[in-house]
Amino acid sequence: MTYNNIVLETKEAVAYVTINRPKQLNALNKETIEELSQVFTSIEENKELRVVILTGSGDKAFVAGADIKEFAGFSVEEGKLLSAEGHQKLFNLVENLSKPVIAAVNGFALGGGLELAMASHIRIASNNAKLGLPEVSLGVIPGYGGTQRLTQLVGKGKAFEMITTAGMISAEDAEKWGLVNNVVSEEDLIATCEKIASKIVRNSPKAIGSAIISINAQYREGVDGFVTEITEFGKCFGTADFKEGTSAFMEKRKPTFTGE
Ligand code: DAK
Repeated sequence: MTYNNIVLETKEAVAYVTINRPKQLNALNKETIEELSQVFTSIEENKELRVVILTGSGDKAFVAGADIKEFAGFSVEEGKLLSAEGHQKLFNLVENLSKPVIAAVNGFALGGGLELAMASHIRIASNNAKLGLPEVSLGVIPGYGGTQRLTQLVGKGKAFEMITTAGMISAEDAEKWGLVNNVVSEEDLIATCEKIASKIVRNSPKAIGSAIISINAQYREGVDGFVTEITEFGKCFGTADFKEGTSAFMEKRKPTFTGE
């Protein structure tokens, strides 16, 4: 399948998703959100793929936000509808994907761009990255989960500061604040993500899927994460991956997981 705004490449079990609108600093218009939704759905369905590296095209931006030229004309109803649709179609899809998504933040990650990075499971930034939620400077608030996920990652105080000042922070501060896991040079960014990906693909896809459900349960209203963990833990015992993992250990060999 070909996309107008996305490049999808695969190398063994790793899917590389690149948002490809470099002239607009990879800003998310409706079509890009739609295509990202399709691409992540296809990755979820593809058993061969076990981890995703998500990045932006060019050397300037991961994603410089939602496309301002497009949303400038929205009405109250359109704004609400598109926000709800975006949550469900893309941001929640990424957060709940059964395969880890590593955001390689290679420059500006602003507004909807930072929201997309925050919906990802792991964030690695290059040292030229600048991160922020500038929505209030445009008269809106973060509408793709930013008020919630930023607060989860950096705490209430820093979230208030970032959102109300609409300012950008450096990659170094983002690491200090817990917004990104690690900062590396621009040249090392993808290699660092690949190193993490190579560790992930050695492990049981089934168990990783259960771990994602359990970790996310901590942040779901009305859900007891400990109960979710117990359920998911129990399910692991019925998987072929569990049999393979434990057998391989006892037979002193490396496991070959099928994700069954
Ligand atoms: N949208 C559209 N075009 C953008 C863009 C954006 N977010 N960001 C950059 N561009 C375009 C610029 O207009 C420029 O295009 P041309 O003028 O060349 O045609 C090109 O990319 C290069 O940008 P600059 O010339 O500005 O590059 P600089 O290096 O000088 O500056 C910058 C880089 C990142 C500081 C600057 O481009 C900038 O401030 N960009 C805007 C950042 C921003 O405010 N992003 C939006 C955040 S608010 C919604 C849900 C969520 C949201 C909205 C609606 N609904 C459900 C309805 C989320 C909103 C946001 O993300």
